[in-house]
Amino acid sequence: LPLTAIYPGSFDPITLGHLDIIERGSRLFHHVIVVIMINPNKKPLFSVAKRMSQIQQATEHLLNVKVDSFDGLTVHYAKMQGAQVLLRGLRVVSDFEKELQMAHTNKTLLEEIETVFLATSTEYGFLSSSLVKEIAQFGASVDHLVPHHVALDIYQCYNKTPP
Ligand code: COD
Repeated sequence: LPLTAIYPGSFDPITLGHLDIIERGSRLFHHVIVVIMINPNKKPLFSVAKRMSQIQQATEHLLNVKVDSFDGLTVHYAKMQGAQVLLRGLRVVSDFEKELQMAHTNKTLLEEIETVFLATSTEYGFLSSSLVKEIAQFGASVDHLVPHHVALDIYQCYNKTPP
């Protein structure tokens, strides 16, 4: 049975930590769908269309990876795609509490879905989209934290010249 995993998140913007999970996921599953979940309570820096194109460009070398967006419950999207796996990344213990609660909740909503966690690669354990935005806002370089095209988008958004 070909396995499809969905990797849901905000990806505002995608970081090298996310990309590492996507690359490793693409070696484990036949298909990986990175899906930007639209959260009406969050005010994102980048539009959904912009985040989609950022992720598309960052994953164009991965032939079994698709990018999508969805407004609704993650389990509804998973069911629609016939996905068996919900892929998530774990960095620190504090991630675990939230992630376990989500995994359990999703399981009550869709019995057949399995959440699979990949441990972050050690070099990205500290990395988050919000830290990246904070660093760029103060004019420092984020080139070691996000794909190059994303770094340029962030500098432009904050009206900073690339450091
Ligand atoms: N290394 C490894 N993994 C990482 C790193 C890193 N450096 N940085 C982030 N990750 C992982 C995160 O742990 C997460 O698993 C994933 O990458 C995405 O991260 P974010 O921050 O972009 O996305 P989140 O965590 O805000 O996404 C939350 C969802 C949008 C998935 C969630 O809110 C959701 O499912 N919303 C839809 C509505 C729904 O179904 N609600 C019920 C959920 S129980």
